[in-house]
Amino acid sequence: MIILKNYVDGKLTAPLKGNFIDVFRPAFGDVFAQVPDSSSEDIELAVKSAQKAFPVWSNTPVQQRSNLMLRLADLMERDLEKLAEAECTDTGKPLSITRSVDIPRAIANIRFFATAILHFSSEAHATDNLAINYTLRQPLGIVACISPWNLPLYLFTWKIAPALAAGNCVIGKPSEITPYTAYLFSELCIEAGFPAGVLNIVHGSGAQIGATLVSHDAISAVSFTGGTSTGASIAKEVAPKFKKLSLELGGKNPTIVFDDCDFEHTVKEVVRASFSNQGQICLCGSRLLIQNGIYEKFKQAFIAEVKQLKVGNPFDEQTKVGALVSSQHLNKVLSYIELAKKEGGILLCGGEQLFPEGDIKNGYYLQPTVFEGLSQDCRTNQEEIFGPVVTLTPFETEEEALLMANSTNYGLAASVWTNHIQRAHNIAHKLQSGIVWINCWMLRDLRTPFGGVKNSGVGREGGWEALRFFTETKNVCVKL
Ligand code: TXE
Repeated sequence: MIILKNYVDGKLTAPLKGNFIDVFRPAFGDVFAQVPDSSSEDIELAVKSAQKAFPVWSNTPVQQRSNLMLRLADLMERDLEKLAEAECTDTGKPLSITRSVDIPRAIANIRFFATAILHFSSEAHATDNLAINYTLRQPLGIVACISPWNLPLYLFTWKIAPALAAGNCVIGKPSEITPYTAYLFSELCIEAGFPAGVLNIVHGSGAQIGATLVSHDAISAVSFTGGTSTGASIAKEVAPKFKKLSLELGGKNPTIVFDDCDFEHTVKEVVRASFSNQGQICLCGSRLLIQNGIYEKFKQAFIAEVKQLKVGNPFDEQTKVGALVSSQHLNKVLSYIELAKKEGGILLCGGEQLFPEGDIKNGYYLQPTVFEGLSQDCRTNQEEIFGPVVTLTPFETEEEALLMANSTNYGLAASVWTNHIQRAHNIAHKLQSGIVWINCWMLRDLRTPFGGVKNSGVGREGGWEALRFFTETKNVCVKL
């Protein structure tokens, strides 16, 4: 049994009250670790330590902060395989993915913001010949970064890297469901030589410690990625305290396939967009809208491809779809499959929980599942399932596709598949979505703004947007 610890005041520490939560291996369905179930006393210690560290860290030359982060990234690179295995153990997603996507991207996040901060600048405005105004962007103080279970180290570093680079001290709270790589990361922060208190990682349940953290008066800003209802409760909590807030929430993303798409490429990529990470990515496309002219042909090719996906042990190199993150989540997704049937959906493939042979027989496996015949306004097509379940719907015209695509309360990401350049731009302009991919999916450039509209969130992460979020803007006006 691995006993994880908090990272507070530069040290790995047990939670003050000595309580722990079991951590499961989704691929095997057993407990492999225990994570601190921290209390408000642990948060107090982290806050005190961050308050002590802030005056020094915020005044540390940018080049020095950058060097330290780059050293940390090098250590992560050294431990890539160990981190990839830990992420696979903790989440149940294929090792091939944690090795090629999750951990390399976490390293890239640290490097990206370690170097971005060297180029960060602000504006000056000459006011006729009366005055010169210049903008200062100063660190906020102590900020809270709360991340979810689906891309644990990837999303944790995506938040803390800009916060630290901009000169803030951070209290991070990873998901209690997948805390392992954040713990290994804290060991690397110590090895890299991070000053005590600059980054604190306090583990525990969202309802308890997450809520305590965001409402703490010493916290100036909250950056959160997770479920929409959790985002709403955090917004309610912090709004009267006027903290800065960035929320990256759920999605119910449309994938719009036109008759004139590059057929083979589109089928392959749409399968990836639907089932990567077992469909547990806020960017996955779960509503496939397909133009009438190719609907039947696309459906056949898509299902044939989905049936090829090997579901099973995530440590096996051939596996394309691993285990879902927890038995609770598996049951939630299964309940949506039942709902889809009740709503009149026709099951085209999948739909069943899998019980593989051998030591993974208790893992949380589910067949990739495809439905058709559902209206756009039914719950299956409106609510975020966050699992390997997609629906196919035909459409006739661009206007009809747009109407359907924009019909949910979410607006995070959309993908459009067409060779008609005008149509691609036209529809991109009209989609109610923070991100639109054309003939690709999840092709990421860390400089671009990332986030959603409607119930998918508030604010943007990435590039300068993130550095602006983690700094306070001050205008200084000097009379000439
Ligand atoms: O997320 P939560 P969960 C969606 C997805 C999923 C649902 C719930 O639909 O089924 O959300 O997932 C912490 N104050 N997404 O339960 O609860 C919590 O400890 C402060 C979409 O994992 O939102 C964890 O660290 N913090 C999403 C983090 O918030 C709180 C990715 C996320 O947990 C808190 C994951 C509180 N009151 C799930 N309650 C995406 N958009 O990528 C919980 N937390």
